[in-house]
Amino acid sequence: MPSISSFPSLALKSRSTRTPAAPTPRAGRAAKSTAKSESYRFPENFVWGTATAAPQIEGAATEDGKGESIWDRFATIPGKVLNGDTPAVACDHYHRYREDFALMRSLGIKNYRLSLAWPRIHPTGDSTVNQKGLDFYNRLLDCALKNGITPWVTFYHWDLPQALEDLGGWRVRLIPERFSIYANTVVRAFGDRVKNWITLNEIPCFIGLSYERGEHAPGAKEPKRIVNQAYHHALLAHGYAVQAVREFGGRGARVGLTHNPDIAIPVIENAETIATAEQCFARDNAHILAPILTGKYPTEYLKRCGADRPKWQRGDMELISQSTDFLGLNVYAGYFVKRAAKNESSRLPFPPQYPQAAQNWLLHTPQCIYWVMRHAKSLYGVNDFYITENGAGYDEELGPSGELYDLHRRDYLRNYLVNVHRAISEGIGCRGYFLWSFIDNYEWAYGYGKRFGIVYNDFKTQKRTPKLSAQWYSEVIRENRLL
Ligand code: GBH
Repeated sequence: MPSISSFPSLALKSRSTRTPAAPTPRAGRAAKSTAKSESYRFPENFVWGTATAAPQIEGAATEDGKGESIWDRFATIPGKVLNGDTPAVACDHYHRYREDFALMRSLGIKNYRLSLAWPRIHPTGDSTVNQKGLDFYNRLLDCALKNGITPWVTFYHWDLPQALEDLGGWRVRLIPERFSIYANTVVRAFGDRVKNWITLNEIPCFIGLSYERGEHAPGAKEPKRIVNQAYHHALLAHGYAVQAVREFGGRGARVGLTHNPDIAIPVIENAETIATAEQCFARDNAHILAPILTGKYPTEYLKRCGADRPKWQRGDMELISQSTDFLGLNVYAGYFVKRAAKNESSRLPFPPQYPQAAQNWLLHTPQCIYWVMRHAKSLYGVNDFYITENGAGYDEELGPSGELYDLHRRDYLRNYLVNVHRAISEGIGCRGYFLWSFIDNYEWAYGYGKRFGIVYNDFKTQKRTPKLSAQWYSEVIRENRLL
């Protein structure tokens, strides 16, 4: 079993390196900061974790009665996924979760965001339950808890049962209704052990990228009217999941959405540019944050949709806007805005040399993680946030002696965390941070090419090797401050 101590020359230092109690200042001298800097300390109960998703790590795509998902299907269509990679095996976490939790434990990671595979539990998306699917998650959750790891469970991270796509997928209202059955099943099954629930992961991706742009499963390119309606159906599913947690979650259960907002960053932090950025943020996320947090589609949004506006039924907006316990945010990149004259765009283009990770959209914009929370707090009064994902993907290989000094990732993460710290120091309620990802995994349309893990995975041998960033993050967690 791999562990952090197997990482060449990076074995954990003993705990004796911890900061001792601050010495009393000598008489006649100002109490200067001690040699052991205490900068970037995080609040006492800050939640540090890592994140993954079922279809990206589990594998075992047809095992123990699991139904086909839209990603299982999509990946087999030539040209849809880089190198024709499929999620059939992924990290084989289905069979290796014990070792993975042991490794997580050895790194000191005490919170773990995972998702459940809907088609493992309801293989055809109707009310028929696959007991073996429930058994698997029972074993997995018990194992996490035994290792001192608190699970944070996402109901839906994009793997719709193919059978439901065949009935119309997110285009039709039947799907949130079926999702409600699934949500009830899992909260009843796991609510005794799971207290932190996330309804949906990134609506803009599993609707926009999937039904409008055709880049993600099921690869559809629908007209605006259908896309807007699909967004509405996703919001309904969110509401049903909140309802399931309230009804069956038991004491102490908490629930929230995970959204991946477009984030406008003021390029100069003066009042006017900040106001411009906030307006952009409100507009960009109007179709998701406003209905969930205010119970209404903004008039401006409905005008923009025109005849393609979504249709809702009586009771929908109440279902969608039930109160939640936190807002989850997946944060990777934002864009800069300037104050703009009338008829001029405030959005600044990125110059070609702008620093980025291994994908075009992964621009190095660490301030966005601060601004996303500041905008959301200012616009909607939310003040309980979790960063449910933040990380960076690269093309990486192990070095000659089996190590991976991912200085690029350490730097990226650290810069973003400095901005999380800034938010907290200004009174913004960021309660936790989940690094994407625990391990290199199936990066959707990019297949196994782009690696986001702090643990390297050899997809041929399934050997796990912690990268330098894992060592760094492990120590950050231990000390509860940036190092
Ligand atoms: C998250 O999505 C996912 O939740 C996670 O499963 C995934 O592995 C991880 O991030 C890393 O990708 O218009 O061409 O600029 C991030 C989703 C994908 C959203 C890229 C924005 C922009 C594509 N992002 N997308 S582009």
